[in-house]
Amino acid sequence: MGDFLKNFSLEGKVAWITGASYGLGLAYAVAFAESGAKIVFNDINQELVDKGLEEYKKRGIEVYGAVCDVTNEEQVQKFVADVKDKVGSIDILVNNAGIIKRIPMHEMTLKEWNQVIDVDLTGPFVCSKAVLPDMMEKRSGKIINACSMMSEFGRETVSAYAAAKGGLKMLTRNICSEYGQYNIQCNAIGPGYIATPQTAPLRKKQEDGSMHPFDRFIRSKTPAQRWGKTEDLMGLAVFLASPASDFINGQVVYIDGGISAYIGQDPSNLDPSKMEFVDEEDAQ
Ligand code: NAP
Ligand code: GCO
Repeated sequence: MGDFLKNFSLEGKVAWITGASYGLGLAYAVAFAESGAKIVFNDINQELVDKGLEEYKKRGIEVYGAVCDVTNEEQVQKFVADVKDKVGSIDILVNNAGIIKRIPMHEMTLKEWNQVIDVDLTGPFVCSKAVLPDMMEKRSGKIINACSMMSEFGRETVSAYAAAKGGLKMLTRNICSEYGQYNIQCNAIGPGYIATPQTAPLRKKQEDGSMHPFDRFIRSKTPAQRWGKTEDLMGLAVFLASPASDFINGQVVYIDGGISAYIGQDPSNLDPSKMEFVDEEDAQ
């Protein structure tokens, strides 16, 4: 294969994926490792960090992992300093850590609202602010944010999450605007509905064994008529982390099986016997 593919290599880069013990973060980290990067990750508690270390060990991937709450600036600054000392300064940051609370807005407490905003929007601010000085000095860096369908669309019960993910789209554009001059690119991945623990409640079979109404609904809105798999997002993540995307900045790239382009069809038209169902074990 020609030299062109070297543009997609992450050889020699230090990549920090936040909240990467499982789910999409683990998938991004595996893809980055297989593309040559050194992986560092954090999670919210030691149990999750240990779970992540086990997952990476199973895959033969050497990683640095530590507890760090992305909403705690002191912990984040210490994490970045420890990584610089033990692994090297961070070249690629994926602001992946996130939570969702599915509660009707009129029933949501201010505390619950703030918890979601804190992790999903303030966390990316805190972590990006921590890695920018070294990226500015090196005049090189990649910041990739975890946007969402909810960066563009609303739906019942996810007001705080949608507000955070909409804000994260604009934070992506603002980091691009302010730091593009340092050869730092900030883009976002906008996944559709992907099979991970976070979305498992939306696929849970009904007591009579029938599909969850939301499962049928989202398939009627997805031309692919299936849920995304974490593997579906790995190629885009490597692309946005690599030199191949150096002239892309401030963009949200939607990877959603076509949801954002399709008005949808009557869910009753769908034939479950022709559908691909998720093995929830695989979606961990
Ligand atoms: P997930 O399963 O909920 O994993 C998120 C990870 O972040 C978990 O390990 C979580 O730990 C960790 N985390 C939560 N709060 C944290 C904090 N304060 N500090 C550090 N780590 C923290 O999510 P996912 O489905 O893999 O999605 C990953 C990202 O993509 C999220 O930002 C999500 O909003 C976004 N996204 C997901 C989908 C989807 O369909 N799955 C689609 C679009 C966007 P805990 O286990 O303790 O929560
Ligand atoms: C929900 C889902 C979504 C997905 C994702 C879609 O309750 O609607 O959790 O928000 O997590 O963000 O892109």
